[in-house]
This record gives sequence, structure tokens and C-alpha cells, in this order.
Amino acid sequence: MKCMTCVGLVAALSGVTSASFYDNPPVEQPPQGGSPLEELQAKWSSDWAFTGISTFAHLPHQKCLTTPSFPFDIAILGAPFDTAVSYRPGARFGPRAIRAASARQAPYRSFNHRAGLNPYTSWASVVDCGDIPVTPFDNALALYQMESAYTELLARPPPSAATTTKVALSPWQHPRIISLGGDHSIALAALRALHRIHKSPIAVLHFDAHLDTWHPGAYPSVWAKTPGSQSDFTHGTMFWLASQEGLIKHNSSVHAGLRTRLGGESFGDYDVDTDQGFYRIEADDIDDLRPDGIAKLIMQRIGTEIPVYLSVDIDVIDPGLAPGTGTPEPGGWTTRELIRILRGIEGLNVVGADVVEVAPSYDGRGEETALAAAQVVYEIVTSVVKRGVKERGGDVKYTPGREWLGGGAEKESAGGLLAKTVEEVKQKVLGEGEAVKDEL
Ligand SMILES: [Mn+2]
Repeated sequence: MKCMTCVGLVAALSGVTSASFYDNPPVEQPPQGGSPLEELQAKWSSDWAFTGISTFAHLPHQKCLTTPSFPFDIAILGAPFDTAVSYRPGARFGPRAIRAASARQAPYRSFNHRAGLNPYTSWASVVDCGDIPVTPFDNALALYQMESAYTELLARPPPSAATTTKVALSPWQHPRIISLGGDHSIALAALRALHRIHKSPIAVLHFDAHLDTWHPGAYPSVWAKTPGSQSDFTHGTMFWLASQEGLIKHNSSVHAGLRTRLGGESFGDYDVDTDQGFYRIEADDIDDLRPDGIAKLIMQRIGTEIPVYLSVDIDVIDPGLAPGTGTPEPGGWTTRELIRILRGIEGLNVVGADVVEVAPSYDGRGEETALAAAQVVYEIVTSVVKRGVKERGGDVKYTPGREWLGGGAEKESAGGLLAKTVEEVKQKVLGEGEAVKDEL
């Protein structure tokens, strides 16, 4: 009887080599002429999703505030501030949670099939600029620190501006900063800094369960002297403050996903909001308009030219899917619906953005809220880069078999929008002339 183990053992003992699983064959060497450094890079430069220091999407990282020589077109910037919240604190840990949840967005595998490009390997330099070291002890100082940080970074010339001689449109005035909150009040600092560059009010597209345009006096307290005290600055009043300061463009700004309770016994909060020039899209509207219709309403209101600050409070998503947030409200949109809407508004001229109110201590074991936030950042970066491709005269690919999704804004009246949307989908999905059921 032959003993196969004995044959191998004899061969090993006699010094006869035979390739096996355990032999650790030598790594294939880089091409001739490769330097020792190239050899090391060939062996060790690529990370797995679960290895490496936690930067957003494994992107290159510097503390940009102290490294003026580190160029960027799009900055991911943490704003770990959470001492202006009305309910659950904890969003100061949002940036690190979102970074950890972005780990599977390795740039080598981040081609966004919905958009037809990889936002991390396209024309733009996308980097993780670290966090603003914001004080947790003094909100007035914190606001000043954040505003100073945004002002500093927005003044850095984007590297793509130097290579845009062939560009059809004018180069960017400033880099795009996408903030990881932090509670929602950080948006006031970003809007102030953007106003210094744009020198006129900009539109705000605000995804949120709540209005965040509340007058500071809407929070009852006999202790705070409102207006004018530090307690005016909260994560529910920052857009009111921004409106007072003339930072927000009236009649071009939009809330999307609202389902907040209102104060008192009337629609008074809505009246205050309307006075600030916002258009309101309720969470329930998605049942009638569907994500595509919501996106079209937004594009109709804002268009593709005026500068927009895109602010995403993660509580726009239902707390069943995103529980790790400061002020949860049942009845929100699904993560998929939000992503679909973000895709539908990719034509906006986004000049700054944030994803806020991720409070990981209330998140589930699967870090679902942080995962959603990381995906929202990915979609926003994708859209900003995609718009840049078009500005540079480049071609945008469409998903094979889904070319009809197209993209971009369509101008049409709000009246008839639903009927047209339904009709379009009937034709696109089922084909013209085919009998369709009314329930579609
Ligand atoms: Mn909010």
C-alpha cells in the first residue's frame, strides 16, 4: 500500500522541494529597475477595508489647518461639536464613527455605478482634512473657532484651478468642504465663511426631520435673555440666525423630509419659516411624489446655477434605520430613498455640504447610522465630482441598461409633476403603448 504522507515526508527530509500551500512562495518582484522603495510599495501599499488608520474612505490625510502645502479640491472635515443640542448629546463622536463606517469605500473600489464614475480617482483631489479642534467648554468660542477654520480652508486655492485652462466654465473660486458633524449648529459657521467668499446669500438645501429655523425664544426659558445671548446658538436655531445675518437666499431654499411637531396650537412655526424664504417638502410627500418627484421639486426650486449649501441631518432617515442621532422622529425616509433623491439632485451647484447629528452612542451594533452617513458623503462627493466632469467637457457614463435614468434637472410646473412622473415611469419601465395598470 502506498503512503502518500510518507512520500511527502521522505521528499521533505531528503531536501527535494515541492511547491505547497505552506511554502510562502516569493512575491513577484516589480519590473527590472524598480527601486527598493517601489518594491516596498508593491508589497505593502494597498490596504484592506479593515486595515490602516481610519481616514474617510482611506483617503490621504493631513491636518489641513496646519498644513497649507497640502492641496485639495474637496475636503472631508470633521466638526466634532455637540454642546448646542436640545436632547441627546454625543455627536462630537460623529466624525470618527463616520470615518470608521466609510472603511469599505476604498478608493480602488469606489466606482459609483449609479453615477458612472469613481469620485476618489477622478479629476478632483479628495482628502481627509482631519478635525477642527473645537472647544467643548464655550459655545461662543467654538463658533468662532469653526468659522475661522472654514474661512482658513476656503481660502486655499483648489489645485484643479491651476489645470483648468481647457475648462469650458470658470474654475472653482474655492475648494468644497464636506463636514462631518457634530450637531447641526456647525452649519452657521460654514455659511458665514462661505458668505465671505460669495458675498451674497446662498441657497440652503436642508434634509431634516426638523425646521431648524426656530426663533431662539421658541425654547422656553426665563433664564436666557433672547435674543442676544449665547443660548441663542443651538442646533434648532442656526438657520434662523443665518437668515438674520443675510446668509440664506430667500425663495431658493428648501427643507426636505420634515415631520417635526410644531410649537403651540398653530402653524406659527411654519409662518416663521416661510418668512425666511424656505420651501417645505414633508416626509409624507414621498408617498405621492416618490423620490424622483421629490428630486424634481428641489431642482425646480433651486436650479443648476446658484450656489447651494447642502445640509443633511441624518435624522431625515427613519430612526428604525438610523437610530444613532440626537433628536429622532419616527416616520422618516429610508436610506435608499435618501440616496435616490441625492442622485436626482446631482446637477446642483453645491459649494459646501455637511452630514450632521450622527451620535454613535445611540447607534446599533451594526453602526447603521454611521454607515448611512458615510454613504451620504460618498453620494455628495460623487455628485460634486460629476458636475466637475461635465464642467470640464468630459463624458459621463450611464449605468448599462439604465441609460433612461439620465439625470439633471427638468423644468416643469409643480402642478402636473406627479402625473408626468408617473407617466414617464410607465413609459420607461413598461414601454410605450403597453397597457398599464392604474396602480403604478
Ligand atoms: Mn437638524
